[in-house]
Amino acid sequence: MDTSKYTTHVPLNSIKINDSFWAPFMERVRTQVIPYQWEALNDRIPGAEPSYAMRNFKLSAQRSHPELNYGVDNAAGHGGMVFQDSDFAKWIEAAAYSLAWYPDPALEKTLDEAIDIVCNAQQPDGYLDTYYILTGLEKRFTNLKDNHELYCFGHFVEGAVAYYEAAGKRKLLDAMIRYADCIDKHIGPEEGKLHGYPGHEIAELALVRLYNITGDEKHLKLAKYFIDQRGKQPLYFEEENKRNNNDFYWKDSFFQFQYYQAGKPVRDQHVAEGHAVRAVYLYSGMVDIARLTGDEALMQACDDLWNNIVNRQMYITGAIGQSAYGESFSYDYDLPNDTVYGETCASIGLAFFAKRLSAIAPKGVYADVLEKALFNGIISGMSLDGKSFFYVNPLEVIPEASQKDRTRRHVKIERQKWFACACCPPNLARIIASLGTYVHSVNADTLYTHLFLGSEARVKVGGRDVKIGIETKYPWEGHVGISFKLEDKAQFTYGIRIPAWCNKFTLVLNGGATNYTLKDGYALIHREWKSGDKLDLTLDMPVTFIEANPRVREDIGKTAVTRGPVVYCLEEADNGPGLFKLHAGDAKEPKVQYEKDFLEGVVTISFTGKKETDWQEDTLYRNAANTALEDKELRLIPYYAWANRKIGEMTVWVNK
Ligand code: FUB
Ligand code: ZN
Repeated sequence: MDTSKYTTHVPLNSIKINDSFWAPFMERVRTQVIPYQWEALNDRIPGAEPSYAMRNFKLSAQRSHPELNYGVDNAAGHGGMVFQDSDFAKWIEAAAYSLAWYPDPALEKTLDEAIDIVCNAQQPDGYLDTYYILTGLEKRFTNLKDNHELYCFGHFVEGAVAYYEAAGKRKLLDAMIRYADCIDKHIGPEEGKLHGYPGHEIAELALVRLYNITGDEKHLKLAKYFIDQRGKQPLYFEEENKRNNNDFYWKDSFFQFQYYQAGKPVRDQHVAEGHAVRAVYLYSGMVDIARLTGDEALMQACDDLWNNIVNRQMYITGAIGQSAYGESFSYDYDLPNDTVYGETCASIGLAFFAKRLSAIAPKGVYADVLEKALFNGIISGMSLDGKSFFYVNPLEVIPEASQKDRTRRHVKIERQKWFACACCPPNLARIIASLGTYVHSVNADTLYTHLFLGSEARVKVGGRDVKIGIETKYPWEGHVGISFKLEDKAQFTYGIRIPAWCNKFTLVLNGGATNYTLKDGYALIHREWKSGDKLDLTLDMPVTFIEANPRVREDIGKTAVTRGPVVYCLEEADNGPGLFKLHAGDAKEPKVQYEKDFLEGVVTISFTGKKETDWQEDTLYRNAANTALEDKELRLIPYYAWANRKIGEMTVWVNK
């Protein structure tokens, strides 16, 4: 692998986001989502399923320290899912990112108090998982396959790292280092240890983040062990099942251990299979280990898995995980729009995977997919007021079908306030609050811009301090203004992504022409940069009618409307019922309009399409020669903004 290309993403404390599109989302996360989730974690949302997350920590702390009284009845048991701790861990991660963007002493105090409670729950040997603390420590590490200890640990590590980076506070980080020691004592290659790995991946990438801070080889070794050991014969999960008499839910399923991506060694995995969130978290960790160890076979598997996902198993919205059965990938070109799972967390995991691949070799396709997921399948998971959430992100909804057809009951027609399994809302909060880390990356001589977010960043390139500013009204407008501030002139290459959806663009330097080379989706400009340099990238952003590969049977004869990175949809609220009867027709001169007061400010697209004329006959079938179409004005809104008005039908793909 060509390590000279490796880049490092600019960290959160070196960038300030002030983007006209994303800053309001971040502000919503800061002012709505984070406080709301704190209430949820404390079971204070009327009418919502209790979380029990904080109650579990308090109870664990009280039981370990009888002198403590957090007001929880000591007779109470563990509440919620086995992985309830992870909701808190993700929340603390999001809150930490938000603090890095917007200092808030009151929030910081809440975090510190919560961390005190959590640390009081930690066991003397470092163990910290409330499910086993409250149900019996003697059973810990006996069901790595299903009981999520290492998953909660991974999320905790990410939260601790984020808080340390945002506030410089080590208490949770030190607690996680102790917990990592405890896990390392029980799991690993040495004789007498369990030769296991996470049933739900994330600890792999989290340990790499921990290693980046501690520099402790132990953390890297453990992450690498989890990757290397996974799927090796004899299969650990099979042995664990036998040893502990554990259940094997997938025994009669085609998944078998591939549900967990653990049926064969990871270097032999080239097609995305099994539970989608698990998969993309694992692949992200695999990229990290491939980068740090130069492991070519591992990297090849990552490339293949990426290509399989984006070229064969990903929706136009960046949603992944086609099947509700096992919340999983299904098979190539199987992309049903109405029974899709498309879990919000899975698209978020895809963004993690893309970011890590781009750190190895900046190729536009990684940021293209990242951006696709961000503007579509990720933020569709949250209502525009930040108060309700989708777990499943369908591309076609008929409310009656969701209500009456069992195969569609996972496809909700309105976002929910909270979930018994509340993995998606805090995941949304953490990715939105950390968007700044996706914007630029640098290596020894090149500064790359991957995402166009209004911002000011401080970076070091070629040993020089550079301030880079972005001004833009993206994604509604295609102009991106870049400005540079430097103490002294400096030679370096600046690479700006030219999205694959863009067929025509101009790049103007200080008002005049500039030389650039196009490589792997980036326009690269090598020159001596000086303070005051200004680059104007203007991306042509026409309304585009997309078709899917004909192997995708669900989209045959259909088109999806996009503009720039934004995917559009039709909603019943604008177009009446029976969206499946609509056709795009010639769609001449679509009207593109920024509507400031509509759906928090969006560009809408309208044009004259067609509609199947309703029949006079009350029959199901007739001679096709009678087919008739009439003109119909169609209005499309950005997909992410659907289901923010009244309940109704929605579709992304429309008949051509
Ligand atoms: O198992 C933990 C989380 O719950 C998964 O990542 C989600 O898919 C949901 O099943
Ligand atoms: Zn989720």
